[in-house]
Amino acid sequence: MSDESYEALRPDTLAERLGAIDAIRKRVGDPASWQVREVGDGNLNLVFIIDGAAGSVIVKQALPYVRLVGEAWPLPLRRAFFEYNALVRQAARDPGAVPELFHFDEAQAMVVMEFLSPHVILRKSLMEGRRHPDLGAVLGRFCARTLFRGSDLSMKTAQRKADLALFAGNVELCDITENLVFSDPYFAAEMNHHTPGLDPIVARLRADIDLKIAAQHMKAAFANNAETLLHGDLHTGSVMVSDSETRVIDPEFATYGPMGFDIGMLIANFLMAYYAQPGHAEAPGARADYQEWILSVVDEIWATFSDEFTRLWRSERTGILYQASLFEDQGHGFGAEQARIERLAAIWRDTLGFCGIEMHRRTLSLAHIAEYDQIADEASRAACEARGLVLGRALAVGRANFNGMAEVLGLARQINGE
Ligand code: SR1
Ligand code: MG
Repeated sequence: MSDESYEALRPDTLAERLGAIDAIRKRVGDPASWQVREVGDGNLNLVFIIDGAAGSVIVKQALPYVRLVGEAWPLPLRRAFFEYNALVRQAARDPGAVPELFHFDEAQAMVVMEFLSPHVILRKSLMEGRRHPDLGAVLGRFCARTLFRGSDLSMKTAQRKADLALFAGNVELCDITENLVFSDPYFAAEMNHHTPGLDPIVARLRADIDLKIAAQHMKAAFANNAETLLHGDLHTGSVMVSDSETRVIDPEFATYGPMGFDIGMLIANFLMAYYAQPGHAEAPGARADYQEWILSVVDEIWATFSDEFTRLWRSERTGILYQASLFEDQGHGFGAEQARIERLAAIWRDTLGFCGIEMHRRTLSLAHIAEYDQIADEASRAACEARGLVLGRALAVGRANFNGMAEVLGLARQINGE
């Protein structure tokens, strides 16, 4: 892809530059009626809303650098290509889960898609203490369907290997994850920052050999185990919610990796939202019920993932792995069931490992989360963050020893009460 014609969009140039595109005019109306706002608040891209006489759309455009850091950190525009291709696959694998796509321009690194309204970013909603029906079920199903259907459990060899090769090109975004998520939290990396009150626990974690080994095992799994097409950055800032609907956005980090990566990252962000609640509460203990609701969502994510994965395993296993014919002489698919239970157990261990590491990196590495950052009182922020670090360590190092989500949530509650 040549970047030569690329030019970053601006609210005042957008109608002139995009006004002739039929797919946009059809949804928004005549460019003379367009009102344009730049609303991007993520770490990487520009995001515009176009409101027109006939409706609204979102225009997302990659910048040639990391927005969070600036031009000093160049980042290839081709991440928009991977985001678009991942959205196409997610829409096919879990219909209705992602925004509808209207237009893609590779040279301008731009995707035009459905404007979700009255949806808000889930992370913001969790800070406000709002509840959303079926949230865990929708997210658990999304994980099961996209992860199962993007893998050798479902796809034909040639198609899967072609996709594996395609997404292997998302090199720079994988590199960000490999460094920021798996390595930087565990030493004094240049871009790291953390709340000063955490110094003693940070020193302890950085001297913890078992933890460093666990983090490197998880990094090896992320880098080497090309099990399925991942969303690659499935946190609560990549989910939009309304009172009745949940959608997943932003898969620009899409790559082939282990199934537990998406589920673990997602669950980690709920668990950090859980620990952050006292920092946002109107009075001590005021958010205890809400904290329990967050844990119920975590429980529902894993339970739904596991049920849906099981349903797909039994009804849609068409890929090269665990073919039904291999298990026929065991009768009633008994052998295939044993294989399924073992695969799910491996995904569970990975999920806990990735979850623990994500809880560390969002507190110690470059990219933090608003739930913690917006706790103004530094001592209270450090106390919330420290609980997340303690749970994160227990999950990463002890990932093989948890016998179910009830045990994980029990430990989360115990640490919350300490
Ligand atoms: C420099 S990018 C920092 C983080 O933002 C994205 O959302 C990813 O999580 C990445 O690690
Ligand atoms: Mg993002």
